[in-house]
Amino acid sequence: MRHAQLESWIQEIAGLCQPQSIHYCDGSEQEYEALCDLMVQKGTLIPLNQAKRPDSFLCRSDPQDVARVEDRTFICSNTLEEAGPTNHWHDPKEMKETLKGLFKGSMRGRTLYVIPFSMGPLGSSIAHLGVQLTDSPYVVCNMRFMTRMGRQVEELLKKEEFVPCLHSVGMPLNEGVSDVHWPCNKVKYIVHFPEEREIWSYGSGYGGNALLGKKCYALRIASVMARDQGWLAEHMLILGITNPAGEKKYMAAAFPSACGKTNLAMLEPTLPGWKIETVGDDIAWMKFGEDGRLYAINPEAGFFGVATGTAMDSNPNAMLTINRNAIFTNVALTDDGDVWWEGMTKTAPAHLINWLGHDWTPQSKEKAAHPNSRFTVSASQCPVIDPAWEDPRGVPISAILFGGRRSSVVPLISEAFNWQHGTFFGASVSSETTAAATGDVGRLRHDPFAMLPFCGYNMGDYFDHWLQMGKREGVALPKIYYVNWFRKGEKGEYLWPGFGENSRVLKWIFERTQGQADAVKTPIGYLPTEQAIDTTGLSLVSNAMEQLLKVDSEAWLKEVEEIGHYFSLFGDRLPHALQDELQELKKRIETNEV
Ligand code: SAT
Ligand code: MN
Repeated sequence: MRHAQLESWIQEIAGLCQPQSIHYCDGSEQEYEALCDLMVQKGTLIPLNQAKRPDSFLCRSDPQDVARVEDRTFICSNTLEEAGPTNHWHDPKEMKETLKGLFKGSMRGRTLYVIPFSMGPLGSSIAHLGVQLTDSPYVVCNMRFMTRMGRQVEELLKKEEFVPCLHSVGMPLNEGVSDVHWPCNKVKYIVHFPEEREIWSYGSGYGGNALLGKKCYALRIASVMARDQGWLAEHMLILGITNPAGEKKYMAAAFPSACGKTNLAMLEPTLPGWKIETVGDDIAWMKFGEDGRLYAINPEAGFFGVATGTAMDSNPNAMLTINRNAIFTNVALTDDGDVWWEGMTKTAPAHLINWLGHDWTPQSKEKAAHPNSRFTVSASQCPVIDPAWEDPRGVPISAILFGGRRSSVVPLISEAFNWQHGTFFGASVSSETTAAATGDVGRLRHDPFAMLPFCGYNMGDYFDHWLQMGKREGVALPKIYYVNWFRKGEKGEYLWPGFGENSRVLKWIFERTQGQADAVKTPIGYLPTEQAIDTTGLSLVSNAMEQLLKVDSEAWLKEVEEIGHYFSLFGDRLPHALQDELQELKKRIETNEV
């Protein structure tokens, strides 16, 4: 949509949703404060102890609205084939009618907020604009952390197209209805129209369901834009890594939700002399620069990170980022007005009010915090934010990592032979499910490129787009890796300590991209020799490295069969090159030749 249509679109939506008033957000601090005050009055926000956690709030959602709802997320392309076998599709015309019915009068008694925003640094040639209309002040305040929003994007809006994003919590304040602290609706629809590049979201106020710049735009719609325009919109963190000699490189890494992207992006290396800095923790938009290298920006301006498990020893930089000026959703409240969640400290406080608002003690059966409890905070507060994180040109990527939670089979680290083989790595990712989406936890599912819930078109075509990107002339492609921090030993214990110790693996990658560091060619890719990973000062269980780097032929043949089975889902949309990669992998394992 273009600027000329903006006002008539707003009026059309106001006519449909019938809000009591319209508020054009300027993005100022005063506006943020006024909205927070309003939400405190309504009981949506609880101010935290100003001395302990300045300018911060706790929010408790409706217990029915706590995570992304993948089964209520739709890609309404013109045909089912275009959405592909991994998405929920519905006919776009029919869906629009359904949505119009739901949105009719849905904002009665509420304010319609207009949020112009930029995904990415203002004016960056990799960035793109959006305008979200919402009836949730909680969304406005979160969008202020997560995007560049308000007056600062007004001039840009006059020049560039924007993606219209409509959101309603779906609880009109009709006669006799009184408001609740977290309005939402049992009926939820998170709908994308890739052809028109529009987003309509109804019924949820939580995270990626409601902050439409994030998964809906920056991944689902942007993946379609990226396909059409020849770039990449990916579910990846971006980090800068500097070696003791002062040389710096950037890496991007894709992991499914709640698999440690924020932890890796802010990692404190245990290896002396190494430094890691954060560009982004969730999403990367990447375009080739004139020098042929792939440049990445973080389209977001803040972190919507998982609180549960975050602690001074697991992620001190996240803890320091959220020590002020943050919104916490579905964590527990301490008796002195601060926040707590499982894993934050070794011993739990003797008494809390849990995320449901109930009294809680360590003996309680309920959780103190919801497993998908979150913090929202500006990235600029991160003590290790990269100096180039807002560089409109982006940062040049030297390595791309894929990974997931795999207790067996997949080694700690392997390197792809080339881009096509790396694309196969991405396509073959599977991971145990987490609390970031509603549904069961710990079930192994395929999650290609960690994009399963986020690809806005046929995943088979998406694989092909990756292959085509690698065939461009004159490009200097990043090397591709597959990592697995979660491999377990025979007794079910984690073999690798993870967190800051992951710097040891990043060091190997860093050195490989410089043509250094030893590797052995195996049927599945290049693996480090046991000595090539620096384990100085690390206490591992005996033969841990051997197990972590083991390529078990039998298990891998089963894996190949499994991947083949999964690939068949895509029918003739599966690129031949990936079928070839699978066949060659099988042959290499069977003959043990590389
Ligand atoms: O989609 S959310 O932003 O709610 C979080 C996630 O799943 O990564
Ligand atoms: Mn994510």
